[in-house]
Formats: sequence, C-alpha cells, structure tokens
Amino acid sequence: MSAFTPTPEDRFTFGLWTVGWPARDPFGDASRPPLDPVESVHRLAELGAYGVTFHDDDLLAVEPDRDKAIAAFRKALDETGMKVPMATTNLFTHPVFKDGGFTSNDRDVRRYALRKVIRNIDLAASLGAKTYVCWGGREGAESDAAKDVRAALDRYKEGLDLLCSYVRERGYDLRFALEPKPNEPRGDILLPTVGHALALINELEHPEMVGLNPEVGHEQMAGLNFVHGIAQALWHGKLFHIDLNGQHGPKYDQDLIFGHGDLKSAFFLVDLLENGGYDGPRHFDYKPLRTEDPQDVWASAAANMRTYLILREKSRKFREDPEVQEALRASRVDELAQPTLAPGETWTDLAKDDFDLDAAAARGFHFTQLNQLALEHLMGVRG
Ligand code: GLT
Ligand code: MN
Ligand code: MN
Repeated sequence: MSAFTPTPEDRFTFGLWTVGWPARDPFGDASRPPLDPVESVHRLAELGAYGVTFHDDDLLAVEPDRDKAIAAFRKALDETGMKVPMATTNLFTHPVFKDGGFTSNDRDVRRYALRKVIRNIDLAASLGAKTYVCWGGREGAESDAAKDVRAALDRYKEGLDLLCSYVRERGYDLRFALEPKPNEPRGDILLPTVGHALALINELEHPEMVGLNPEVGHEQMAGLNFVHGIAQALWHGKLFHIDLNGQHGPKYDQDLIFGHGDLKSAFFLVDLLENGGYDGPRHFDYKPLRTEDPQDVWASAAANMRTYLILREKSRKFREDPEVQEALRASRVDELAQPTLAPGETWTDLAKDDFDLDAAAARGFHFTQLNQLALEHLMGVRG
C-alpha cells in the first residue's frame, strides 16, 4: 500500500454535502443528480475515510421521510464502521432563514431556528458526535441600516447560551464550534473571522463549551493568513474542528479541493496541524467542480486525502532536513520561545542591558533561505 493511501487512522472526514453537492450555483442548474447519503458513506469508506458529517437536511437528499432516512444512514454506518464526529444544522437554505436563524430580525424565526438545532443535536449525540458546528452564513446584512449588530450579538449569545444549557441538561458530551466567514451568501456576515468569533466566545456563559471550526477559504477570502489564524486558535485552546479546502485569494468562496488553491499555505497548515497539538478529525469541506461527472466526484474526494498525506510527508522531510534545522537556528526561530525577561527579572533589569543598537539593527534574519528550503521541499527537489 502506498504511503499516500488513506486509512481510518488518518481520521479523514467529509461532509455529506460536499460529495453530495449537485452543483447548482447562482447562475446554473444542478449538473449532477442527487446522491444518496448511503452511497456516500460506502464510497468514502472504500476510499479510506474515517467518517462523515452532516446537516440535518442532508440526510433527506433522496428519502424525504426523516425516520426512514435516519435508519438507512445508521445501517450504512454500521456496515462500514464509519464514524460521525461532527454534525450541524442547515439554517440557510429555506427562505425562512433569509435574514438569519439565531439573529433574524423576526423573533418567531429565531425560535424556530433554535428548535431545529435542538432536534438535530439529539440525533448528533445519538450518533456519537462530539462537535456541533454553527456556520451562520445567513446571520448578517446587506445594509448597515438593516441590522442592529449589537442586538444581533446579544441574540447570538442568547442562542448559544441556550444551546449550551440544553446540552448540559441532557448530559451530552458535545461541544460547539463556530465557523467564521466574511461574506457570501450575506453581503456581510456576523463573526467574519477567527478573531471576531474568539472574542464572542469570551462573552458566553460557558466559553469552555464553544470553540472554532475555521475554514481555509473563509479566512483567505478576507485576505487573511489561515495558518496564523489556526495557530492563534490553537494558542487559545479553541481549535475544536477544521474545514480543509482550497481558495485562490480574495474572491467568491471557491471550496476547492485541499491544496488546489494556495499550495504553500496548505503545506504550512499541514505542518502546523501535525506538529501543533491538534488531534481532531481532518475534515474536508469542498465542492467537487461543477464540470465533473458522478465518477469524478470520488476522484476529487480521494484527491483531498492524497494531497494531505503528501503534504504530511513533505512536512516530515522538511523538519528532518539538517539544512532546514541549520536555517531555523540561523533565523533564530527557536529564540522566540525564550521569555523576554529571565526568571526573577523585572522591568528595572531592562536598563542594565549592554545593548549595541547598531549591531542589532545590522543583523539579518536570513528568512529567505528558510522560505526557499520550504519551497524546494514542496517542489520535490529535496528530500
Ligand atoms: C455550507 C458552508 C460551509 C459550512 C457548512 C456547515 S454549510 O456548505 O459553505 O462552509 O461549513 O454548515
Ligand atoms: Mn465550512
Ligand atoms: Mn466555504
């Protein structure tokens, strides 16, 4: 078996809505027929995935009867051993959510949205999910006159506090993960970036129950450095889950295959996930291209996992390369881990430094060499 053949130990997971996307977009009809979630579970298991994730409504893709759809899904999970580490709610497709779910100006809609989440939390918990994602794609506005953002954040907090209290009362082993996105489908979405979401979490009644599910493309749409965002989420202990995909800079949300956007960022992301203490699933949230036929869909699913495994191997070789280790030392990357004050020192000790300003200003950091070595590993001419 090739080193790049995935196995369940790699913990790769896929949203049912990814491979199941029939490729309807704002300009054109579906280019593929609906996909039975049962087939997705079997196909993904054959490809070496660990599990699947789902929105409540994804289960109804070909079977409108909820009980029957759930029974068929459970059977497929049992037959394949596939896990469900995460679930989420569709609070964006139905027109009732046109102004949002948790933060719609319409109070009746907010109450309906919370009921819809609660119903699917029960199912998620019964399937063993440990993470419940909240992507608020419709929570936002096109006009600054249309939304009282401070009131909307009160309602966001109220909704999340209520859901946390529900999970506690039921005794479920479930945590929430907020998924930031700057825009699309709303003109501006609330909690647009990792940083905004982290700040909201601090205001909740149970901040320990709420973390993040950042998506590669969503930060990159805003021109932000995804690797930095993930590093900060890890630093806060808030990387509960992750959506891996690809994006070419600030434009519409492309949801490309992982690595098919900014490949260098994907390399450093895998390097961080593998060495930075993240132990959750590697979850792909991508869309098979609209040009692809139903067979190509499975090739695209396999491509996500293969690309991750190749980058994991590249990262390992990069870290092992003696020249890279020397370049890291020359760039003093490790020196940043050293506290600026020695134990017992205070600000008064700073004045005692014998500091040569001109010599320090003249010292180079040699980051170019480090970056070039990373590129050469990535391009396959080293290691
Ligand atoms: C939707 C969105 C994704 C979210 C999903 C979870 S739904 O496909 O584009 O980024 O992760 O609700
Ligand atoms: Mn996502
Ligand atoms: Mn996306």
